[in-house]
Amino acid sequence: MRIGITCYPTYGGSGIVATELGLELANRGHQVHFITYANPIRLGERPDILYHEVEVSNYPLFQYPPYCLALASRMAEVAEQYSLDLLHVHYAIPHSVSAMLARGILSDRRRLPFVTTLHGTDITLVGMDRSYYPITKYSIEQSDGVTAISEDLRRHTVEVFDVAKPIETIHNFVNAEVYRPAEERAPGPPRLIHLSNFRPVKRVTDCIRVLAEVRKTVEAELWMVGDGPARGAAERLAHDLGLIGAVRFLGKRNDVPALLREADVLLMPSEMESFGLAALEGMSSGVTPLGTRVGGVPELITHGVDGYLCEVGAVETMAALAACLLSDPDRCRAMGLAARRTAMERFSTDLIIPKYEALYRRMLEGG
Ligand code: GMT
Repeated sequence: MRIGITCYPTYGGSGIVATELGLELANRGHQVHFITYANPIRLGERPDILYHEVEVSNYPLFQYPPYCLALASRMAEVAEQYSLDLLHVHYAIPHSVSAMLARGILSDRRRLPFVTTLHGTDITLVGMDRSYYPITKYSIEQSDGVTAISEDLRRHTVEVFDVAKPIETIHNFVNAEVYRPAEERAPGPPRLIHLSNFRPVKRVTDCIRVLAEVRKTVEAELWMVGDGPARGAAERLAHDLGLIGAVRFLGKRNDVPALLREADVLLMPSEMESFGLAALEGMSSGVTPLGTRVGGVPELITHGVDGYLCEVGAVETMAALAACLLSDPDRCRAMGLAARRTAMERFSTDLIIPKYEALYRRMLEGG
């Protein structure tokens, strides 16, 4: 199939899922085109995948350059030039609106169905804002196929947007060969890791507080991977708690699989997480996840089996669990292996990618 993919090409989870999906589809022989405003960060050098940049003219009259329209024009242009079979957009706003317009532009010449994948904040936060609610609902209903990355997000979308359109849950996935445990963990102190875009919803300062508690019993260190608006507050708190030497703020990194291989326990204290891709990548790498009981996370982590779930803000509980794991390496390793099993048996690319392929086929047959 010839597939056009659009996403936010940044460090957000939706862009990462879209990029990894493109890579996996290309590995399976599909022709993949990314139509985005910048090269997706995890795409790397892949001559078999085409990247079409969306340029937005910034005429002085525009207070807000209309990216959504430039994207629609580019989608229609690429679809026509490369005879695309379908578009797959990640994150509803504004991508599904642009896809809907592109489908309309070409309607007298060719059929161009599109799939919208909902990732979380497009529904739980942005889509619920009054300024976007009607267009989000409309573009979901107008999509030829709609998927949600967890059952929780699917239910939430049906409830909040009252959409009759069937929404299929297709969980996020991980490539277990790329995200794999180290054969032997390099010598070093017990290590916690956090990985996110440091938005307020991630509660990154909780990670610093957890470390402060853990260090009362175990001399652990914490790697903070990523960057975003809450980094300053986290660095300040680390300084105020005298933890600067024990926390490393590593910033945005392209070597996430290698970093995960050097960690023992992953902290994900988020206020909301429709899935929790970082936890899945950690689990596949054999790192035990400590997450919160929110959104789609319980679909991924089974409490006490392949990780632990805490209430939002329960820093002391999370710290006690982390300290227990870090002071008992055998138990920590066993749980990390259980986490890897879950990742491989329930969320591997071999299981999940065929679900997208089947959906595409159904959409093409429905024409
Ligand atoms: O979490 C973010 O801030 C980024 C956001 C996105 O859309 O880029 O992530 C969402 O999509 C990820 C990939 O499907 C999910 O793993 C995250 O749980 C989800 N984030 C939230 O629901 C807050």
